[in-house]
Amino acid sequence: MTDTSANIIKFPEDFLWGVSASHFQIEGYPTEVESRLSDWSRWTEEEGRILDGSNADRACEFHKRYLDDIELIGELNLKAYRTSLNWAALMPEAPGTAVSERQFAPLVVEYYRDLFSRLKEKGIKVFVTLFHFCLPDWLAEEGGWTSERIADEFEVFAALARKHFGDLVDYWMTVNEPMAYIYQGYVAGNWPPGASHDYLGAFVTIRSMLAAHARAYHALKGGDEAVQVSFANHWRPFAPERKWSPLDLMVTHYRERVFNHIFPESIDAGGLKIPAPLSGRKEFRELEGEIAGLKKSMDFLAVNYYTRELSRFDLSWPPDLFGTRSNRADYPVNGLGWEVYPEGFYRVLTSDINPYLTDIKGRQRPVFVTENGFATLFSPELSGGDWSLSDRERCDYLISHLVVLKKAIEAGVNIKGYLHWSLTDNFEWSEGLTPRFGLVRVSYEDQVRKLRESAELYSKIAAANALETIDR
Ligand code: IFM
Repeated sequence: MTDTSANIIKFPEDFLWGVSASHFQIEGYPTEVESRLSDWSRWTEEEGRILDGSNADRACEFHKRYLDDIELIGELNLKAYRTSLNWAALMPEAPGTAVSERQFAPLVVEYYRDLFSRLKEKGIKVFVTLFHFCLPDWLAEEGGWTSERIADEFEVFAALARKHFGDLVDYWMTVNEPMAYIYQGYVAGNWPPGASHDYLGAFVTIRSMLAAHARAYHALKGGDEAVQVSFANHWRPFAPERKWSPLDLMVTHYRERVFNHIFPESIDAGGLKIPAPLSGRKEFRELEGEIAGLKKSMDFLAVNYYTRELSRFDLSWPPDLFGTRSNRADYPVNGLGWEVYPEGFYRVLTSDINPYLTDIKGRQRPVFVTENGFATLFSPELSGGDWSLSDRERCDYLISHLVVLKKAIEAGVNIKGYLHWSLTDNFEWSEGLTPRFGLVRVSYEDQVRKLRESAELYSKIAAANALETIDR
């Protein structure tokens, strides 16, 4: 007979349990959709851009169903909610007026104020991201992140966000996963602006996002030290596909340095340094140097983690310093082929983020896991894939990642909360509606929400502030 005994893993008092999302992936905001106000709503109209041919025109209809979804968050015993602001709907017109006269659209302000107030009434902490991959279309038309006025525009956006929502937001994030966005938009070409292997465009964007982050950081704080502002970094430990290959090791090193570290490193240093050998080229070198207001503009660490990535060098001319993602997997994978690798989460929490643990005053920065989750597949029109509410794999993913998170806390990391991606299924960018990241299943046709097994599990963990594991 096998001996089974239960282990109870307790989390620190006041540990924050929550869920994370972004506006475009769930909202289906009417004016945005009807008038194609954002680059992403336009992108989804173009033939072949979205793998399963779906779009986010309705998504989860969060815009009209948020009261019910807030009820769900409460029923699941969660105390933190993260989403992003719909910049395109808030500022639908190309600016014709002076900066001091710029406004947000009143109806959209009303919607977000109601959403945040109702969350707060339930004692739920509000985490808000300014830029989660979507630009107002008028700004995208002007060159988006490579346009000369992007930092000015982002600062205005941040200042208005503070003015209208500052009393309701607990934690601000300027940008979400800048390197994931830059990689998809300038290297892989899967997202707007759809450039491919445009490394100069990628580095111009890195610099302008850093400058915009710095301006938004100060605009959001408005001189108030207590206002908490950061950005969310996607951490993806890289490993060479062939351990013996110097070329695979080289591309792994570049991916690691640029994808994982360039943003936090530049923020703490106060400026951008281009890695060799790109720094040997004048047009890249010109992007180097100090950025006003950037130094240490990060009050807490927002960590997004899903998987590790094997990298390989592929023969091409000119040689591609960053290589490609390998098709091999050494561990079980999720529906998108991402390895389930909790060891990587532990590595990120206890080692990769080490250089960034202290703020400008030498205090320990709080760490929040602002995304972590598992995708299954089921097509939007309800055929093919896993429609079951029994999502054992997501439960196992959740448990294994929480086990290492607790170990990281025991190792001394100042982790204050965990926000699972995501409450409901949602629109997964160029992959469409098929990947299902939700604790709660959404049937897109009738918008019915149903709790998956993982939602029940997560709710118990949050209520007990503890996780029960079984040793066999
Ligand atoms: O859905 C995305 C999210 O928008 C950003 N982080 C990763 C998630 C899963 O791919």
